[in-house]
Amino acid sequence: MAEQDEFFAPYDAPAGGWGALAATAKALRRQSVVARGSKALLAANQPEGFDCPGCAWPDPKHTSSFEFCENGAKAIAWEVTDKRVTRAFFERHTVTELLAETDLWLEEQGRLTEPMRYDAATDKYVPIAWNEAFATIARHIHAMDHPDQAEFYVSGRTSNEAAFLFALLGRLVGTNNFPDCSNMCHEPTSRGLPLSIGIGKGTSVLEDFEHADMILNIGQNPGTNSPRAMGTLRDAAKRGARIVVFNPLRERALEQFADPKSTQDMLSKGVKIAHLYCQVKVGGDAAALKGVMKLVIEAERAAKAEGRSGVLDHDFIAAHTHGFEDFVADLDATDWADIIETSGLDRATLQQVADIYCEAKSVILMYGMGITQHRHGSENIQQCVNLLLLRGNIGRPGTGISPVRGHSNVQGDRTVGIDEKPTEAYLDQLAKVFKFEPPRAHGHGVVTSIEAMIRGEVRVFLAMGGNFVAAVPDTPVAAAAMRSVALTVGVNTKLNRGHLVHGKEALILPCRARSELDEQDGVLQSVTVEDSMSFVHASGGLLEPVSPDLMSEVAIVCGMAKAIFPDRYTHINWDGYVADYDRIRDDIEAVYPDLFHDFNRRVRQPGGFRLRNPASERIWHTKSGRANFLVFKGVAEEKSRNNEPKVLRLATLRSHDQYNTTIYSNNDRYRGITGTRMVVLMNEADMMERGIMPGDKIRLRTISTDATLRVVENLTAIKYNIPRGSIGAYYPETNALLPLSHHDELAETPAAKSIPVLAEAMG
Ligand SMILES: Nc1nc2c(c(=O)[nH]1)N[C@H]1C(S)=C(S)[C@@H](COP(=O)(O)OP(=O)(O)OC[C@H]3O[C@@H](n4cnc5c(=O)[nH]c(N)nc54)[C@H](O)[C@@H]3O)O[C@H]1N2
Ligand SMILES: Nc1nc2c(c(=O)[nH]1)N[C@H]1C(S)=C(S)[C@@H](COP(=O)(O)OP(=O)(O)OC[C@H]3O[C@@H](n4cnc5c(=O)[nH]c(N)nc54)[C@H](O)[C@@H]3O)O[C@H]1N2
Ligand SMILES: [Mo]
Repeated sequence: MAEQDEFFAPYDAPAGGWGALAATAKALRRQSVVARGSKALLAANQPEGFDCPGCAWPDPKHTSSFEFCENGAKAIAWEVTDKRVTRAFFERHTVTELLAETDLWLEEQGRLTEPMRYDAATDKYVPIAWNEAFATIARHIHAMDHPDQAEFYVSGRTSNEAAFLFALLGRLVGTNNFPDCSNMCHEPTSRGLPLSIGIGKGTSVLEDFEHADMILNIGQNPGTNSPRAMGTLRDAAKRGARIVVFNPLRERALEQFADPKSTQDMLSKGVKIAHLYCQVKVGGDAAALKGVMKLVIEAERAAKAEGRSGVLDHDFIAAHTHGFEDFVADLDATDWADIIETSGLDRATLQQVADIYCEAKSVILMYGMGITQHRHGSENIQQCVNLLLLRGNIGRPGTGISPVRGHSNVQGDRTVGIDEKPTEAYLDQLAKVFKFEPPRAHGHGVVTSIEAMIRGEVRVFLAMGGNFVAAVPDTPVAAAAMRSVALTVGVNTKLNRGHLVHGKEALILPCRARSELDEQDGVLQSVTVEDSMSFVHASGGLLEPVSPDLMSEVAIVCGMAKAIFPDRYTHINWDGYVADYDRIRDDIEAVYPDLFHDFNRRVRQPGGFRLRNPASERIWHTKSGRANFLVFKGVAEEKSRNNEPKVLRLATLRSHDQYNTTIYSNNDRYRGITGTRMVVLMNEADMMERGIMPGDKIRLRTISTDATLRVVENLTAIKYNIPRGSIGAYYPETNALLPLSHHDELAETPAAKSIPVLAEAMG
């Protein structure tokens, strides 16, 4: 037990509270940005300020007073840090040396300051002028045999303006290859939800949270990943809304939360958040939801048999839905024993959920990666919708489906064209507005782009932000594939592994961050972003850029475009776009006249505007013209595999001190982990069965159908409150265990929350 105690001690205080205040102060000090950082913090999510890069949760009307958020503060502190990566830094280190450093160390070096190119002779990055960098990109694009040899990756911090132009540029080059971070994240929302309700976005708005009687939180950790949502949940809990959580881990913020703005919270134990906390097994959500829905149908039948009015919203089901009978038939055929076994929840618990659901007049269901990153992530979401449809909980105040997006503009990037499977309507509009014939064949997402790299078919990899190599599955395989590319380009704010695992030629192009002033032609520019609830608003920085040699993302895209097409498409005014971002917004409006009509005027209104969401008006753009009840066959995550008794389901998790591949520290405060990220959270019985003692060093090995051996060693076993058969470990350290082929069947999202593995002590 002693070894485990070195790293683990349960956290009993409420989440938020004093711990969060102390952590914020420490973060600002560590990045030595107390003055600069405080100025930036005060302007985040303010009407005249910039959109917080921390998450995609909306702000109350975007005009609120300073909203405290520890992890937003960290995201900003790490962006406005006083530390710099200069040419002298690259002169001191070869790439091979840098590769031996940890991600934490790389991140700690600070902001990138000037464009660099990889010099193979010295194995170092050396300075390059911007125009030469653009010429290098153009040379490689021109040398391709086919436009599909280029990949245009986008991570979700990129603004609408830069993303729209990047999407245009890729199609002018001739490809729809747009792998993006969304492919690893909420793609099941984008692909699975439209089959249910006709749109791949959430229907709820913040106001709905003020009216819901029940809020289901499934597989989403707001205390860490969207802390501003905790204010919303706290207020809901305080006014008596019942919050029901499905999560294998008891995430502290979902149990107890103290709002640092509330004196009462700070002086007490805070507010109890979850009315009912269901520790579902990893991958057991569809089973649990089917169980709850069976009980709702049972309640309906019982009421009918006794001549009482039932619990279903029959009018809604009759007027607005399709597939109800088949759906009920499947529920009837689903066995209770399977539901209980797969979900890990007993019938009494599911009955409690069903009772709360049937008593609630209005229900919101919010979800995150615990639902999407599965073999049946899209279908999981469809089961969430089924539950809501039973009582008309969509398209009415206080209700709705609420996917909590990750990156602060990941939803916007997709809206403005970062889509490897673009609609015909969008391509037709591009053709009309920009007078060219865009490619029609669908392109690569993240998984298929890596497959193409493995086949040696990728020549140019352009990344607008992000840290592709570290974020994707099968780390060693992906890294080897990336090295086969002729040119890799990273447009980034910070140094990361992606710059070190590079193609034969490589460029680092440093860009201005959101918190920084973006002046073009003497005029300050602002960009726009779309939050998780489809509100579009402006974002303008206020700090001096960390270096005069940075360019804005918009200017970088236009610089590439001009170099690639020196004398083609001359009717497209790239310089004009850079000089005045209003012109980009005018063209976004031209391509999407319905969504973005009057864009420049509406975005100048306080709080911006909401993109129209037909499903929230009960208009269903599905094939049936209705909201569809969709059947999930059986209950299991994977129908074939997995019956081996020793298989564990590994969920790869984010700690409280990381932003995706950016690691802030080796601690995970609310989960009680300190000083290491190389841990596995395990149920005691699972440990005993394998002869593993708390604190033992263990090895995880993936069970897969291919020949690749996937092993991660030297992980410390932590005896933890987690259901049997489920284990947790950190991302990205365990991405090497995640097979590229192990993904959602519809959306191709890597099933990072349910990797079948074996665990053994290393001896
Ligand atoms: N501070 C900070 N903020 C962030 C990020 C960050 O890394 N750091 N990342 C951003 C991004 S890109 C995203 S996508 C979001 C991610 O935010 P979340 O959606 O919260 O993602 P995770 O933390 O990966 O996992 C969420 C929860 O799923 C639970 N879980 C795991 N497996 C299952 C399962 O099978 N069923 C259920 N019901 N639950 C399960 C985990 O215990 C965890 O609590 O946050 C965004 N915001
Ligand atoms: N095993 C496992 N794998 C996962 C996940 C998981 O839960 N488990 N989660 C997946 C998810 S949800 C996501 S979204 C992906 C994340 O994948 P990515 O979005 O590719 O990764 P990030 O770590 O968010 O990218 C960090 C880098 O972005 C750059 N950056 C930061 N701000 C800016 C900016 O304003 N502009 C530009 N141009 N660059 C900027 C910095 O250089 C920083 O190094 O990872 C996925 N991978
Ligand atoms: Mo994400």
